[in-house]
Amino acid sequence: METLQGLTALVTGASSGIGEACAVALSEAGARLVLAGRRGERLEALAGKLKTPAHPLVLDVSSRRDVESVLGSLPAGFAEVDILVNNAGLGLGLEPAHEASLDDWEAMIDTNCKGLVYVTRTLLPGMVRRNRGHIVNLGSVAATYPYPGGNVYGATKAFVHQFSQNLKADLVGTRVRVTDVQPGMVETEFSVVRFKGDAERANKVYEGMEPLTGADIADIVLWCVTRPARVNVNVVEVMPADQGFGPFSVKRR
Ligand code: NDP
Ligand code: 8X3
Repeated sequence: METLQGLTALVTGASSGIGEACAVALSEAGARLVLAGRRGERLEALAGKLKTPAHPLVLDVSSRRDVESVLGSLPAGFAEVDILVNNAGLGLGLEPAHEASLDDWEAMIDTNCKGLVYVTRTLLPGMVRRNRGHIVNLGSVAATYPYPGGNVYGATKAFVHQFSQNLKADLVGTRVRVTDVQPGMVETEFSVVRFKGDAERANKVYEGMEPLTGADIADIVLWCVTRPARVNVNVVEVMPADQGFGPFSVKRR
């Protein structure tokens, strides 16, 4: 295992769930942290708990202008990002495509695709210049396996997968690595956000089964970024033992 002492990690969506758990794990392994997200108070509270230096950064990744200006002027000691965890993202709604909200679709594309691209494009040149870096993108099993109501959410995660693979293609020969981590069900605020604050409906998603935790995913992210520099883990797909695959659906008449 490589040490993260002396390295700087930036986690988007560090105010909750998988991102928060990643920040904790990377800090415990010795990295300094930039904690990005929209809810500043949560980021401040997390920064106060971490044992390594941490810089809370209020940032909406879907704003290209904000991403470019804020990430382009990180304070000394945090400006050279070695590990980027592109985790900020969301699913909105579970309606079938012909009933889904176009606003929800746009918000998912703006955050999961465009936000991830803005952050990556802003930080990647520095990684290539220093010939050192690792980008970990949070994809999903939804990238590969469709489910009713997954429509644009699944499509955004398929984008994350293809973008990760194509980044890898461009970065061959550099010491900048790219990994797409694709979880199944993880109990975080994900479903509360998907169902727009309906906690009861969100809880039902995980009822009677044992979902993954943010810490389970953070453990995987930490494993990926602590492999020797010659090792690029391309994709990790992970599900709860209690989750599986549906059969093809067939409408019989
Ligand atoms: P949470 O809702 O708990 O966390 C999402 C995080 O993303 C929050 O910290 C939120 O912070 C941040 N975020 C959302 N929109 C923006 C934005 N525009 N700008 C900056 N930050 C933003 O969900 P998870 O931890 O579960 O989700 C993290 C990632 O993991 C997502 O990409 C999700 O798609 C993916 N994933 C989740 C799975 C699950 O089952 N939970 C499974 C597979 C993948 P804030 O609101 O403060 O901005
Ligand atoms: C989130 C998990 O199964 O709802 O990516 O798509 S799932």
